Amino acid sequence: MVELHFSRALLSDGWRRDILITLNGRKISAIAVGAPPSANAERISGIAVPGLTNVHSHAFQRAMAGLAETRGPAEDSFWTWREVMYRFLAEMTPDDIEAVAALAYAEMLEAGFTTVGEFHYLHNAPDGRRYADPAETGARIVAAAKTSGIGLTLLPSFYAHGGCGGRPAKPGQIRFLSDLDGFADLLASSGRHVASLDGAKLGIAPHSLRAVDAPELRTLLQAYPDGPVHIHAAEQVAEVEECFKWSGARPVEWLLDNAGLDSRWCLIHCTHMTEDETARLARSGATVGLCPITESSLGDGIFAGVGYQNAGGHFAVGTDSNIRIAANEELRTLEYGQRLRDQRRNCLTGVSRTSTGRTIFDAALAGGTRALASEAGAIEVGKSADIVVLDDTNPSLVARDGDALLDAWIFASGPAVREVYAGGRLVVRDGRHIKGEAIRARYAVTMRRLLSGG
Ligand code: NGQ
Ligand code: ZN
Repeated sequence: MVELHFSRALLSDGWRRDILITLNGRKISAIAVGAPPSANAERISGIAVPGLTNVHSHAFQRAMAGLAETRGPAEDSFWTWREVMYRFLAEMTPDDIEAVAALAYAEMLEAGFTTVGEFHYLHNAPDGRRYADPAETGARIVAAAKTSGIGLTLLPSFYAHGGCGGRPAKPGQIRFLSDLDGFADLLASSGRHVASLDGAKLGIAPHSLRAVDAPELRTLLQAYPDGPVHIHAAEQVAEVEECFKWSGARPVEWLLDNAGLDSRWCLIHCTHMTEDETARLARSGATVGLCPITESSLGDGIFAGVGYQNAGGHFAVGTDSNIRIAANEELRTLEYGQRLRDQRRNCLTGVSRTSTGRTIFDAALAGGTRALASEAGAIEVGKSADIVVLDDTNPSLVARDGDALLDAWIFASGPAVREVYAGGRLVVRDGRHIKGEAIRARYAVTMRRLLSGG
């Protein structure tokens, strides 16, 4: 049995001092508050907080971070970025995907995320054919999660079309495609790989209303009645217009009317909603997966955070394109978008009148835990031991206490994560992933080959 002693920790009932935590394998089996360190306890100074959930990642996109920041011949947009992304992924082998995902996951752990929802759609070989194992690339995602130690919810994506109402897919999308039978095989094999990783979960991810038609979505929901369902929705105005032309409804409206949204659903982005959609979505019990850094990077727009929060909506955060991986910066960008739009301060503090940092940290943690069906989400007996230790000697955090620590980490600090336990194992020490050197070396080899074009 492993024992950890923290000088300060955020437990589910609030901030406490001198906490002795007993681990039994992956899980927390006992917590004593106000306890001295036992003889064999590992003594950890610093601030223990629950690891955050990263509800939406496309790990492979970490490899193109910063490569789409020069303007092309035409006006740049989300859609020109997507063309760059399609050209980039066309070359990646399963080995490359594993190397890049391992780096992204090690960086997530270093940045305070202990669970990731991998929205995985890069399934096929470069020529569009299936690999011998239809979940070959999903297996590589599982392997990368194993290497890094991060908690995983794998969300294999169903992708069949190139536009709303079943329009044909584009050549750049051949690596994503399957029909319903092919997807059933893919998901069955994905499930076998996920079962080999302790605590990992499986969900489904119909990619978007552009990639899945209405009968397909109905069939998927009937075939997979349990577990997380994630879908991209209403990220770009052009997407809203396309959906309206096809169905007479906007994407979120269409999902509310036709998909039976409830707590198993996580809608990614929802940037463009009417007030009515915002209120109805909040009432549905679904979670919105917000990706504020990627949404800034891609010029998506600003989520109706204040209205959604006032209506009692659940949300989580995700790193999506992985152009930048940092839990505190996602939360900061979320709040700052609201401030910039409304010309006010402390927007997402809601009615709680406590700190903004604490409010959005708690909300994103609860929302992400639900949306990924994760066994972590709190420092609590019976939960997976996913604990992030913030460095209280960091100048931004020094001499602070309680919620002011979260405000400082989220709004005022750069990287301040010192140690991370994921599934009961120490994976980050002194700010660096314990396998970081090997993971970075392998990533560098992959990048040199990908960027030299051969
Ligand atoms: C994706 N990413 O699936 O990687 C999408 C772009 C699409 C973001 N939306 C592709 N951030 O939505 O068609
Ligand atoms: Zn996405």
